[in-house]
Amino acid sequence: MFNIRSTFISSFTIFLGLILSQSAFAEWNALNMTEGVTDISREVFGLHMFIFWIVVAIGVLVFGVMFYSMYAHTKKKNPEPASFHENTKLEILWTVIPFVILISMAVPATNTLQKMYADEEGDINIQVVGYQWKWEYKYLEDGVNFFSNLTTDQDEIYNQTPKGEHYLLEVDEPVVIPTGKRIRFLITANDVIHSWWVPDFAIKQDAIPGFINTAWTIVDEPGIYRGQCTELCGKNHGFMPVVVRAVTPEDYDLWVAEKKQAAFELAQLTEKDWTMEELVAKGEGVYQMNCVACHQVNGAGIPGIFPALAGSDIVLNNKPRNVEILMEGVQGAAMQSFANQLSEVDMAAVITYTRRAWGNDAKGDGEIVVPKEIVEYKENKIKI
Ligand code: HEC
Ligand SMILES: [Cu+2]
Repeated sequence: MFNIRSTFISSFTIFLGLILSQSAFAEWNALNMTEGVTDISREVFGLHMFIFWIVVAIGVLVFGVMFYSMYAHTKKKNPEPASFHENTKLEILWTVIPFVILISMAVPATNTLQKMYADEEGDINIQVVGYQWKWEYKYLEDGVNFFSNLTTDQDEIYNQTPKGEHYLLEVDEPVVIPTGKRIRFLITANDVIHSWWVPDFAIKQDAIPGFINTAWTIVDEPGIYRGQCTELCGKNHGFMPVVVRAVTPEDYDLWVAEKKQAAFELAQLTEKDWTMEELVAKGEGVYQMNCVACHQVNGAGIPGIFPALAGSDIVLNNKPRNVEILMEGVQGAAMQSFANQLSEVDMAAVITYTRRAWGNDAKGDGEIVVPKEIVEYKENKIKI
């Protein structure tokens, strides 16, 4: 039979055992907020601990008085209870003391908040745009621009292989920032509300379509810092991590130069004569990174939500519409425009891949799309 007393005693013993065991102490720390790596994040952590200890003291005091009274003034020991009302001194005291405690917490908290929200021009200004379900970064001064996609293998996600060390916290292109410089993030979104969160920097800022929220940081130590989208934004909300790589200013300049060179080389690649095999091989990777979340690895989609690409009439027989859908997206549907997300080469490759994979090559016209056609599509659109 259920017995409150023995249940209470056994759970209390388990609890005691937990806090007293050595390993629990190490895990205790993992329960706490992280201290982070910036001045602001350390300040936030300090505040958190300061307020935590105030709360502990209040808890001990209040519960102490309560348990003491329950013990010392039982009906048996004290059959005639004391009766006191309207003790003015006591009432003033229990108004003033909480007031003083609140003020002593509010003043330092406001100070820190003011620093966090001090919105100044940064040495480097980066626009951060949330998409379902990835982040785009635009370096306003350096002209570098890219999307950052999850790279965790689908097999890890579906428990086919063991999970890696940075499971769901790894991307193809981290945001790179120089150490020791003030970085200002201008955060917004393209579709729904997301939130850009990097605990190590104590930054957690909503990304709202049509608004720009700002946040800033100065990171002292080179390193890789990881975060996540922290506003429920749809099916793959848990699959759009944030990865920041802080490097020395010299390495940052090198990185910017490399990015510019790579963009130049990519433009050159559109001129090359691509074979179908090359495009299919490249397209498979692009598909894994950008399309599987909705259309699935086997191209079967999710009935009623995301259409199948295997056997799709557009993919089989309607090349112009197939290109258009990828370039323009579908208004009001989750199918977004990939025109700015994929290079001309990747765009041609992924379309070619979907037209050849899953038996589509046998069922449809099997035509391929080469990068030049995407360039032409863009040029014609500009002329109109
Ligand atoms: C966020 C989910 C999502 C992602 C990611 C996505 N799609 Fe789609 N896609 C859709 C939806 C939803 C539709 C149906 C749109 C409509 O017609 O209402 C669609 C339609 C299509 C169609 C037309 C199919 C048909 O038979 O109507 C093609 C082709 C297509 N997507 C290709 C791709 C490719 C290639 C990628 C990757 C580069 C991709 N999609 C990424 C959601 C997505
Ligand atoms: Cu999101």
